[in-house]
Amino acid sequence: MTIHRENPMKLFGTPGSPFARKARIVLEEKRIPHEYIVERGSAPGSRVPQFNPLGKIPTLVLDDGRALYDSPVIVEYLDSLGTGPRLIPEKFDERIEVKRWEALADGIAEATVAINHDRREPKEKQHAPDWHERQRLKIDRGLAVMEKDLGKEAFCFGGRFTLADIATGYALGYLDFALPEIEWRKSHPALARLAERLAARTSFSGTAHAKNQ
Ligand SMILES: N[C@@H](CCC(=O)N[C@@H](CS)C(=O)NCC(=O)O)C(=O)O
Repeated sequence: MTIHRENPMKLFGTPGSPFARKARIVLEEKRIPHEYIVERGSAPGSRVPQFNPLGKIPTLVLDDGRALYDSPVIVEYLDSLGTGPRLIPEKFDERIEVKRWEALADGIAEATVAINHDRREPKEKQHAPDWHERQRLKIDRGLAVMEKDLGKEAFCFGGRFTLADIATGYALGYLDFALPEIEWRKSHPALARLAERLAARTSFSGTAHAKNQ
């Protein structure tokens, strides 16, 4: 696939979006030239709905004007470009397992986003405590499965760095950013070690959520 540098692909995202961060980490890991445009779909005059009828970020606009969404589709596309080892294995069974890790991480991030957004609503519009409890259970059960599946391994799957590690890392990073009161490190030492190693990669440090966003 040819990358036209004079008209690089554009990624629409926001600094606070965990799903956009996943795509940004993959862009950095694969060293793909791109333009990162901070624009949310709901902003007045936003271009995002022209490209993605769902109005969501991340949205990737290719050099020929085609648009891709959502983040699992974007990262799978990006993995076919750029340099470096494949992040999604080609062998079917391995591919499915890496995508399961991604789905689990995405689900944890979705529950974290849901709680975070609900808390910003006026009290009378917020969901009931049992709704919050259900979201929290998704996070707790998801982290427990990740901890067990990672075990003593250095990487989530296959003994090497893959999208499974990126997905786990971005979901944990967003949890720290949005719900810092969840102290997951003590009860999940394997995930804590993984998160520390991932944070040292420039793809992670260069895209980290900042507190003032
Ligand atoms: N499953 C989607 C989720 C994307 C998503 O929910 N993005 C949020 C920002 S974090 C968004 O654009 N929300 C606006 C909306 O839902 O209208 C993905 O992985 O890309």
